[in-house]
Amino acid sequence: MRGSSRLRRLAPPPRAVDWAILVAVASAVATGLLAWTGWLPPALLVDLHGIVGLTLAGLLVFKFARVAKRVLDRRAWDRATPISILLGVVAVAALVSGAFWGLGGNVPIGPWTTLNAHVGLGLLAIPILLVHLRARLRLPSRTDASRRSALRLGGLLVAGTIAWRLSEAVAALGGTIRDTGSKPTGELYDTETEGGSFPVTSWVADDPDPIDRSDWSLTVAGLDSEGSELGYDELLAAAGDERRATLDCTSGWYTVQNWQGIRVGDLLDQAGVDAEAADARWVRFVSVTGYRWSLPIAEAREALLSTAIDGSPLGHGHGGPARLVAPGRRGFQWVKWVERVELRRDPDPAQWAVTLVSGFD
Ligand SMILES: Nc1nc2c(c(=O)[nH]1)N[C@H]1C(S)=C(S)[C@@H](COP(=O)(O)O)O[C@H]1N2
Ligand SMILES: [Mo]
Repeated sequence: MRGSSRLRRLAPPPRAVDWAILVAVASAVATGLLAWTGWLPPALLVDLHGIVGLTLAGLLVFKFARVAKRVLDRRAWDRATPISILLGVVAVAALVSGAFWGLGGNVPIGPWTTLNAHVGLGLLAIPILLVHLRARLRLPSRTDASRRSALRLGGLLVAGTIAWRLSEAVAALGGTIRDTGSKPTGELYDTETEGGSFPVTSWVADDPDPIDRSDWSLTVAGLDSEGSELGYDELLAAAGDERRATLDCTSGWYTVQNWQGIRVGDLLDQAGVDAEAADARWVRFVSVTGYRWSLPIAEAREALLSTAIDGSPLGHGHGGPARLVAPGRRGFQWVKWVERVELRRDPDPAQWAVTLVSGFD
């Protein structure tokens, strides 16, 4: 076939392709996770993720062209071949779902957006890749590191970058995608919204019963003191602040709302716990469900403990009686149904795990 011989002429040496794939996958996973969780500012990471992903697609074309004969001929299989095929399928599905989302597409499956599917497939590929490598890993040799293979791999990277720029232009036609990869909500979901016209989302299984405001109270605790307790009416009386802030969920939607409530710095001062705060570096927000997140104290003081959106009391789904509004943070950090705000000396690494398992008894 003419096409395939032309492809072969452009191909970097096999092992250079394989090692470039490994580097590309590692970079895609790292940039993807860091951007998606909001660990680092996403702007540059999302670009890198897209470029690496599209370059990886090019590398896979060479790889599949090379191994096609061996895969199609059942007699050439060995024990590791099924895993290799599975890896190929999952990798392609991860790339296609990522590209589809990046171009503005979405086909929700139950509560999961195509972005969720993309992340899930990408993570699923990791253990399969490790099994594949156990059977197939070959160390690179001198001959793989030629000038020619460097030029060809570099060419692929340039093509990946151009493709990414083009895809961004196409995506921009469809509407605004934030640096986080999120789209305005509306087209994405058709769910119960409980006012505020955006979806109610809980991370995995957190789903408490509606909270009776006359039963509820908020504890504001110091480092070594229990601080004070506020009832709902006391909190409302103290709440005179507002933030216009973007709630940006890792499912891939965002919404800009006017949130009313109390500035957390004022809450701490009023409770009298901030006096001893020389040692306090963090503020932790704890939900009635145990779900929690901590912010550095300077950032926490500027955040809002919100009781209302656009003047209407927060509905149960959106975290009423009170939820954290943390501008610039990802949605999963905006703790809903807050019942405790406490000063801490140390960060709280276990919070990452808690957000995943909270609500499973
Ligand atoms: N207690 C608690 N708070 C939570 C969650 C949760 O599952 N439990 N989900 C988080 C996630 S992932 C998002 S995106 C926002 C969603 O807020 P909303 O339901 O008001 O849209 O709340 C966050 N706060
Ligand atoms: Mo979320």
